[in-house]
Amino acid sequence: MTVKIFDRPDIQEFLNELSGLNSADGNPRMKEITHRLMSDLFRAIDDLNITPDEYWQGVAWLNDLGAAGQAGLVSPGLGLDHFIDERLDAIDAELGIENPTPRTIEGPLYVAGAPVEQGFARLDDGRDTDGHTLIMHGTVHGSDGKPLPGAQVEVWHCDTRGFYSHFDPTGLQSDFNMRRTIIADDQGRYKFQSILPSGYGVPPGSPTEKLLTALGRHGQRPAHIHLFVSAPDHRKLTTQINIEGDPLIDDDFAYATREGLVPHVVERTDEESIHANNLNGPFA
Ligand code: MBD
Ligand code: FE
Repeated sequence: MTVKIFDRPDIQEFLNELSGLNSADGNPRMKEITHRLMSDLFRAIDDLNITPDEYWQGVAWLNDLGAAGQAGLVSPGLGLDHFIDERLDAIDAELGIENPTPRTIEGPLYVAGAPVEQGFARLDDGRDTDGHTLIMHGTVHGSDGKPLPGAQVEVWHCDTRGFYSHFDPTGLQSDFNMRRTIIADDQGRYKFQSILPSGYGVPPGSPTEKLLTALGRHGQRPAHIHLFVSAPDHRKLTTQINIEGDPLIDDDFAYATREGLVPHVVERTDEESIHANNLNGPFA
């Protein structure tokens, strides 16, 4: 048997009441959003005939999610972070703003306060010896196409086990390992040495993984490096690059892969690398 009570006037008045629309106090925007979200939820309970057991299972899952600190992890998994980016892109398109380097999601694993270096930084503490050495360099340009001396490039990525410092369940990484803020030189150039990261997987057995499994999905990301690029009087760019060749590049549980964010990786021998990279000196 299905009953639908959503359209009843007393239920509509109940929604107004619980959303604070009958109160002179509070925040109007919060009331508006709460009214909409609660209305959509009430309607879904009606339409899908959601049982009390299903509802309380959802409440218990939300408690587990919060206890695990995973609201910010399930969010990209459910595509919300990507959807918000698509909206920002659409707003930019409307305003005629072009983004030569596409934005993509921040993810939940940034930590503020990384060590600041001038021009060049080594990101890894040298203890993850399974990693292939990675060198990345480039120039930060403003929207006028001119280099931006002194621009700030914040970079963070995980190790070869897929663990980020500050979120490492093994506790084996130093603080701010594989996290740095690099200040671009007088020609807008930055450069770093690190190791090639592995892909990331959501913690096994966690609330986020349980949901993804119930949806018939996985919780894996391809290998990637996060970047914030900022400068005075400029909008901050939040983006990532993927490591070319990763089999999950088009199967990212967080939907962060975008055309233009998969740079070509050049593989070099140690000998070739010594000639190509003078790490502390000129930008070869
Ligand atoms: C990550 O490393 C990440 O970048 C995102 C978006 C989600 C989970 C883990
Ligand atoms: Fe990440």
